[in-house]
Amino acid sequence: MNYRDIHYELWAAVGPQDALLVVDLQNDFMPGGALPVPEGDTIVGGVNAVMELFSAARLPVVFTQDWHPAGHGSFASAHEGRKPFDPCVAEGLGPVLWPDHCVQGTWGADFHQDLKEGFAQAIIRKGYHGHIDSYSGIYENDRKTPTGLDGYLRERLVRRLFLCGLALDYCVFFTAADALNRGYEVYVILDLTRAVAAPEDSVSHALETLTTAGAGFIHSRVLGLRTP
Ligand code: VGL
Ligand code: ZN
Repeated sequence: MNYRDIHYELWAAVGPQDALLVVDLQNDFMPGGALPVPEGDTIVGGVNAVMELFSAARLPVVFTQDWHPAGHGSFASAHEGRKPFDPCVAEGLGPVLWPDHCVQGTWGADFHQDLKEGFAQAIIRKGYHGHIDSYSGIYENDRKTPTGLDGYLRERLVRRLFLCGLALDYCVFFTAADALNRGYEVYVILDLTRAVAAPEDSVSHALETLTTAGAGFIHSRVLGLRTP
């Protein structure tokens, strides 16, 4: 499956019980960062605009932030003789090892300077346990340790989630899949995501799995406000 096979929703009007989730818009995922996602920086302006829409409707806007300790198990550098993007199938890691990225307290872990952080009502950090990764903002890669995001959204009475950010084939994908499993209605704002695209089939796998699982896809320009 490819981007051109995606069926897009014609429009969506946001209102009560909707929330916006902005995934990992951090320097290390931008061109020039440690784990650059091609064109990752080009979505920041669009994300700001959508955050403005949700904020105007007084709806929750939540960020996730990849937040690894130095020497994290997902880093190739933590494994003797391994290089970034080498396959790795260890429990809670993989499918590949990464360059060192988003180390707690470093510039690379900071949000992109143009991202309007003030819109974030909550920031959920993930990936802070040394030997387990967390692509999803909801469950870590052991598939059972919760980050707390589900509880936060539930308490704020959210039923429908709109996702944007980086990377489409990792953190956006796993977060969307977990959200569907937890019973949310999920829309990926596809023009406001970009992919790592490694390994080669990661994007098609993500798009296919999300489509089958019932996610919707939408373009940011057709998002509007529900009027009473
Ligand atoms: C991510 C790889 C490693 C992401 C985070 O935000 O998609 N990808 N850590
Ligand atoms: Zn990471």
